[in-house]
This record gives sequence, structure tokens and C-alpha cells, in this order.
Amino acid sequence: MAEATSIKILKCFAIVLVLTVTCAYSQEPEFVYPDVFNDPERDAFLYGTFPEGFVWSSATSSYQIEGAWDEDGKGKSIWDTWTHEGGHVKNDDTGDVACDSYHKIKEDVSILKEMGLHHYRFSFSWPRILPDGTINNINEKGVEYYSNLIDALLEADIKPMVTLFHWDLPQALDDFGGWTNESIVGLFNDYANLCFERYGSRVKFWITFNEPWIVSLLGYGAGTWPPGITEPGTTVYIVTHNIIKSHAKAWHTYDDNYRESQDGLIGITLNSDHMEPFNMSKPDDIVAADRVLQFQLGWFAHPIYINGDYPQIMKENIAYKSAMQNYSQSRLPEFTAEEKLYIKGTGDFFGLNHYTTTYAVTSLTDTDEASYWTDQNIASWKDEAWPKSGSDWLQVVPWGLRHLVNWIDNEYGGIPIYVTENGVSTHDVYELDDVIRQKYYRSYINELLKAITIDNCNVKGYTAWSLMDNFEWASGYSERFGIHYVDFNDDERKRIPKKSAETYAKIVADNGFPSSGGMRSIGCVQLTILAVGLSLLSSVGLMV
Ligand code: PNW
Repeated sequence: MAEATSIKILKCFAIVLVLTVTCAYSQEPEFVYPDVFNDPERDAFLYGTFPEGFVWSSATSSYQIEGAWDEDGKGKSIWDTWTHEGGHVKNDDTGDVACDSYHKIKEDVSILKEMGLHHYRFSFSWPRILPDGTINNINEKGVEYYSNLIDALLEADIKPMVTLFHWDLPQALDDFGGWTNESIVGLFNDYANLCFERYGSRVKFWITFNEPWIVSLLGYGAGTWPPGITEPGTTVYIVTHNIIKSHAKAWHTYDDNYRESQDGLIGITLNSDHMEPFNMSKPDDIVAADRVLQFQLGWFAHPIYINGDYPQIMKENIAYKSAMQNYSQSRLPEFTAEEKLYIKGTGDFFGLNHYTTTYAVTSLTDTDEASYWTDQNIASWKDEAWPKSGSDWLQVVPWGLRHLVNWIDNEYGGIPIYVTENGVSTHDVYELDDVIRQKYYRSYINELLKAITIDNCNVKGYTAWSLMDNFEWASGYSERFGIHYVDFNDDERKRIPKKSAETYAKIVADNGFPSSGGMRSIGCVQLTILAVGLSLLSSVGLMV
């Protein structure tokens, strides 16, 4: 008898133990990258949903997908010139045909619809609408293409998010100095005004510029992109100066003449890696990371969202170095008092394109070389352990998005943030089960959820780059960012959904990550009650 009781007690004990372990296990944090990012505080997966009305989108850009480079009266862009010149782009690929989207409105709209997306971010080709860049010569066929695309989208209940400038500058304007020539401010405004007039009753979300930092730095600094100018210490600052003025003027045109009747939003899209201080316990590393973000984002965002002027650290560093280099004045141009007032506040939202993260520390570069790079006094690199992608510059660091969004939210006083691009590349292989991309989207979108629900950041939307594989600039077709596969050797350019399209569509349909599923939803409390109940039954001899 005594033996039987002790067996019962033992059994009881075992049940409680098993249930407790199960319970404990069900509370184990879940990680998307358990081998690399497994800090329970930082990397644990968060279940929950996005605020109601959160905007889910996917993006492309005109030169990267349209093709039809000289059809129906389109003017040449600097990318047509650059790719046709040869020697600049991998395999000498061009955007002559690309995804042939100029002829595939139906197909493009149908893949969006298939995914259940209600927003689509794409760009207008300025030279398709204005072949010589000016409103003296409007190409009605080009105007019609975008009009048809917009109508088809609206018909499918998909809202257009339009970028006015995603890098394909009319060649005719580059012939007059492009962004170095201040007269472009008025020309860009004429173009923007025409777009508001023709499309504004149907388009309620406008982005003036996509990643102007890239235009300045790669086009006029490194010279690896058109127009291929290599003046990183001087011209980059002039180009950005003119771009900021162009943006502000277009914003005012919308604000003065169209906002009341059209009731849309207009902002700018800036790009940045997250800059992580290499050693968080070193105050100077924190200052260093902040300095890079000021040079990268603040260069544009400080004037637009804060006070019409460049960040103090840029003004100081560049003035100091310019003097050391015997320039008679700072290489960083100044805005007049009137311009500052005009520029300040010209953004309804902050568009953020983000892909990866970089470490930063201070490195004093008191060199004679006048350059945007040495102006920063920074050394930066990426961690070898961070998962790689199909592009050298892109390594996967999900928590970087959360940190960066917090930085922006804090720096610009809670301005509404739309992530207007985020995504990852793979090499040029035929692969539909793109595990890298499925994990990337899950993890980055999860970090965005944390930024919203835990940190209270004012994020309004998310956009996956890209809706389909396309012309990846200097890398040509050798890097694929699409959630749809496109075979560039097939005349049909069929769009085939990858698994990541399914993953993303599911997140969109669920508005996030609503449930933890299975055991995880059974809380510890329920399990304890169950355990105690079973033990009681067992001790009165009804069980075991
Ligand atoms: C963005 N980098 O560009 C662009 O807006 C897209 O057109 C492009 O296809 C996408 O990101 C993927 O590259 C970038 O070198 C290009 O750091 C280069 C860099 C970042 C963004």
C-alpha cells in the first residue's frame, strides 16, 4: 500500500515536471536567425499585428522595369546613354527591354492583385513624359502610359504611390549640367506641376526624389553611375543643394495649388544603412555613428524636417577642412535666410529606404584630399558574421531597421515614416524557394513591428523592394531583388511568384504576425492549472 502511494506520488511528480518543462519550453524565445541573432532581449520574435490602416506596398522604378527605351516618342535618359556607351554595367546589360512593363500593365497589376496588395510604388520616367526635359514638348503617349497604369491600378483597388525622380534624368538636361545647374530647380518644378495636374486627382501619395544621396555620391562623387563625374569634395554638395531646392519648390507647388483639391501627401525618400556604434559603451563610438547618420540622412532631412539648414556637424567639419585645404569658403554651400524658411517643413512624411547595417568609429582623416568621405572622420565596416546576400554592400541585420527607425523618429520629432524600400538580393540563379528572402522579410518586418508597438515610433507603411526581378543598375541583371522571378532570356518576360511573394502576401493579409500558434498560445497559467488538476485526480486514485 505504502509502495503504491509513493508510486502515485512519483507519477504525480513526473506529470508536473513534464508539464512544467513543456510550459517553460513554450516560453522559449523564437529566433529567425538562431545562429547569428539570438539575443533574447533584442532578437526574440514578436507576435502581434500592425495598427489598423497600415500601408503595405511593393515597389519598382521606371528605368529598372519599363524597357521601351525609345518607343512612342520617349526621350533619352542618362541611363540610356550610360548603358549604351558600354563598359559601365556588368555584362553591358541595358534597360532597353528590362521587364517590358511598358507593354505589360495587365501583368503587373495582376501580380499585385494576386498578392492582395492595395498599394504599389513605382516611378515616372521624366524623359518619357518630357523628352527634352521641359514642358515645351509634352509626349502625350508617355503621359497616357502612366494614365493607363494608374487607371488599371485603381480599378483593381490598388493605390498608386508615385516617385517623380528615380534617377533617369533626361539626357537633354544633363547636357546643360544636370543637377549641377541651378536652373534645374525650375525645370523639375514644371515637370512636377504637370504630373500633379494630369494625375493628381488619382494619385494621393507623391515622392519627389528617390535616394538623392545616391544621385550625388555615385553620379557626381564616385562617378560609377551616370553622369560619371568624380568630384566628391565639391560637386556632391552643389548637387544636393540643388536637389533640396527642387524638392522644396515642388512641395510648395503641391501645397499652394493642389493640396486643397487633391488632398494627397508629398514627401521625399532617403536611404541609409543603420550605423551601429562599434562599442556601445564607448561614448565616442556613439557620437561617430550619429555623425555618419547626420552626413547621410541629416544632409537632406535636417533642412527639410528641422530648420531649412544643414546639420551643425556637417557645417563645422566641412568649413574646418575647407579652410585647411585653402578654400576661400566652405565647400558646403549655404542657404539664404529666405531659402531656409522656404525649405523648412517641406515634407508630409519621411520615406525611408533601408537594407543593411554598418559599424562606425571615429577615424581622424586630416588629409589634403577634399572629399565627402574624409569630411566625416569615420571608419566603418560590416561584421563578417552577418548573413550575406547577392550584393556585396548588403548584409542581413534585422535589428538595424528598428534602431534606425528609432533614430529617425527621435531626430525628426515623430514625423510619419513610410518604409519605401526594403529587401534583399540573390545571385542570378533560377530559384523560386528563396529562403533567404522569406527570412529577410519576416525578420525585418518583425523589427518594424517592435519599433511601432514597443518603441512607439510613428511608422505608417512598409514597402517590399522589389515586386519583380529587374535591372539592378551597375550590376545589370546579375542581382535579383524580386519577389517575382523574371526570365530575361524569355521574350514574354513572364512574372513567376517566388515563395517570398507568398510569405509577404501572408504577412499583408494578417496585417503582421497575429498568433504564435500551437502550444505557445497555451499560457503557463493554464498549464499549471492542468498539472495541479491531474495531480489531484491522481492522488485520490481516480487516475494512474
Ligand atoms: C536602391 N548601395 O538603391 C534603389 O532605390 C533601387 O532602385 C535599387 O534597385 C535598390 O535599392 C537595390 O539596390 C540602392 O550601394 C543602390 O548602398 C545601391 C545602394 C543602396 C541602395
